This record gives sequence, structure tokens and C-alpha cells, in this order.
Amino acid sequence: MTHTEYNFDGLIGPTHNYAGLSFGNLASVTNKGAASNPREAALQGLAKMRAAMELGLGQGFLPPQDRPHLKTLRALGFFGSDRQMIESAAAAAPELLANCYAASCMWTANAGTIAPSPDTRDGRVHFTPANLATNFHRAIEGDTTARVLAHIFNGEKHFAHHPRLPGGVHFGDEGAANHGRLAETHESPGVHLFIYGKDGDRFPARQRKRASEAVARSLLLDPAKTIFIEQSKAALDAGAFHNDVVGVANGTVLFLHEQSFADPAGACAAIRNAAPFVEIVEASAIAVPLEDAVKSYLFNSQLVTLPGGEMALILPKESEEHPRVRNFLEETLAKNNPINRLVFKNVRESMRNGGGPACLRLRVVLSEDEAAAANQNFILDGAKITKLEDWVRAHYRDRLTPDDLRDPEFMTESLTAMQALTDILAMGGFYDFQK
Ligand code: SUG
Repeated sequence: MTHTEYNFDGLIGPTHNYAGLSFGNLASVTNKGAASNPREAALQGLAKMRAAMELGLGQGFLPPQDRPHLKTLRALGFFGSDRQMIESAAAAAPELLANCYAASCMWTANAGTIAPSPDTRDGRVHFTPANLATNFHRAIEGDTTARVLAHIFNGEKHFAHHPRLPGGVHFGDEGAANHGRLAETHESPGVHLFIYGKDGDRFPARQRKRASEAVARSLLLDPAKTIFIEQSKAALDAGAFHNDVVGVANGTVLFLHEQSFADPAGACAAIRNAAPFVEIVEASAIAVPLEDAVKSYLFNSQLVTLPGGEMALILPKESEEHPRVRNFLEETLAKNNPINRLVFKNVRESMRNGGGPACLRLRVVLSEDEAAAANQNFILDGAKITKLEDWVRAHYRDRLTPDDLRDPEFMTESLTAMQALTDILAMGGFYDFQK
């Protein structure tokens, strides 16, 4: 049976802002307090989805979550009407309010880890949502993410949903951002790479080895086709808070920075052993210093197989504008490997929070039957994208500062947008604020 890779991008929510919430993520910390443009952010994201679709790729999306997350504010002891909660949180704990306002579920590479049916013991597609335990604003995504995945991929015949890992940072898990699949074709059994970290000298690691191992177990993967690799501290401390900042796998190709792994020779030997077909396309530290890789997000690109079999990289504009990186990309293209097309997209609003093209998408490989069983409202065509663009234009602000989050009017505005979206998508009373 033919399998297709679908990229499920996060539709960027109306509260997209720069609150500096992610220690270890240089862009997030640097842009703290800057004004964002949520409308532009969402339109940039939709334009990237449209571009991927026009390349002939399968494209879906995950809806944004309800923010401010009133349920969390209540759990933190704020009380009274919704407006009163916003006012008292703004006065007593503005940083908590900012956490409850984050639009960070846009980075769906962190939604969970997915194993497609050719790779699992029971022949179903398996989903384990991430607990995102390291950062509070991200940890509160999990409940809704699990519900969204179960809503879109509904039906036990094809889909199996597992709970998030328990135990907080002990089992810190950041989903597919630290995971890659190599396979000769989408439908042949894949080899799964799980990259975990140990705390660096500057920054904490978010993905724990024991978490990666537990996720692999939950997904019913073949242990002989599962490899656990330690990320290098140099990469972590240079700002690669997720491994997808320094490497990406697709099909037969692993595209990465030579300083991605703690033991590069050992890791590559293990990968070649499990996946003899692999082509490793590497950037040396001389061609691209780690600092440039983190600045340009060159490896946070979507490495995709086009319908004709060739591979393309969907990259952020920042890589095009960086002379050394651009040069390395041109050289990579000229060499004998499957990558022979570059597509640069402007996702600057997301980039300023440390999220490039690859962060914005969750890959799900589906057979024709599985794709048909998925909720079609979340699988895109041109008309559906236009409808979402209209929704964004009708509801989003073009300027938002962290100070604006204090205004209860903005809460009303954001939840009104979410209500309209649930109507468009026939989701019923899906979100916590609607219950
Ligand atoms: O978790 N940024 C996200 C970026 C996630 C990128 N994802 C991948 N690499 N796959 C994070 O650090 C910043 C939010 C703020 O500061 O307002 C933020 O959450």
C-alpha cells in the first residue's frame, strides 16, 4: 500500500507574542518584550502550508489552543470571573499570565512522537503526545494536544493514542523535535533515531534518555530499528535546545551538523548499521560554525520527498540571507545526493521565538486508508487555506506587546476568534473555555 507523508503544521494562534519564556532558546530570550504581529505570523504559517501543498505534498494542520488558558489560571489559585482572573494575574503575577497566554502550540514538532503503521508491532499509527515538562508555558499544552490528536486521528482500527509520559522533567519529553525516521520509502519499515540530551554548562537539556526510551516502547517500535543518540553539549550550549535545530532526517537522507552528536563516529556507525541505505549529508564546523547554524536555522528545514522522488529543503529566509550558509546550501545541491531543490519561506514571526519551518510541522506518514479515516477538516486544500486566511484577517491584531496581555478585552478578542474557528471546523464545544 502507498504511504504519504503529511505535514501537520500548527496554525498560529491570535496571542502570538514575545514573552521571553524559553531559557536556552536564544531567539526567545533576545526578543523578549518586542512587539509581535500575530496576523502576519499566522499568514506566514499558512503561506508555508500552501507552498508545501503546491510542491505536491500532503498538508494538514493542528488548530491553535485556547489562550489565555483560563483553566490553568484557576488551578493556580486565581478566582472570580474570567475578567477578574486576568486582572488579578496581571497585577500579582504577570509572568504567569504570559505563560498562560503563550501561542507555543504552533510548534507542532513538539506536539508528540508518531510512529507510522509500517513500523509498529500492531500495524497501527501510534501517537504519544509530549509532556514538554521543562517549560511551564509548554507543559500546559499537553492535555489539549492529546485531545486534538485524538480528534483528528479518530478510530481504533487505524490509530492508537498513548498518554503523555508521567513524572515531569524526570521524563522530560519534547516530541518529534528530537526524533527522526529513516526509510527507503515512506511505506517500508523505518529506522527511528531518538536524540536525547544531558545538561550543558549553559543550558538544561529538555529531552531525557529515559523519556526517549519510554516513548519508543509506547509506540511499539522494533528495538532493532530504534537508536538512541546523545546530543552534543556544544550544540545544546550554542542554542540547539531541540535537536531539530542541528539536524533533520527524511527517507534515505540524514542532513546534519557535524557537531550534533556527543559521539559523532559512534552515532553514525550505529545509524549505518541499522539503516545501511542512509546517505549522511553533513556540514562541517568550518563550512558552517554552530553559531551560524543556530542563527540561520538551516537545519530546521523541512527535508521532504517530492512526488517525483527528488528531495527539497524548505528553509527559513534567514538561511538564504546568510552568505556562508547560502554558500554551503549551494554546494550541497551541486553534490551527488538526493537534495536538489531549495525553497525559502518567510516565517520570521515564528523564527523570532526560535521556531523555524521544521518546528512548525508534525510529520505523520499515512496509508491511503489511514488518510481517509482522518478528520478531513484538518487536511488542507487551497480553498480551506483561503478560509483560514479569512478567519485570521477577521480576528487577529497586527501588533501585540506583552503589556497588551493585561487587558481583559484582549482575552475576549482571542476567545471570540477561537469560538469562530471551532464553528468553521465543526469542533463543537472542544476547548476548555467552552466547557
Ligand atoms: O519551546 N519557543 C519554543 C520554540 C520551539 C521550537 N520547536 C522546535 N525546535 N521544534 C520553545 O522554546 C518561546 C515563547 C516565548 O518566549 O514567548 C517558545 O516557546
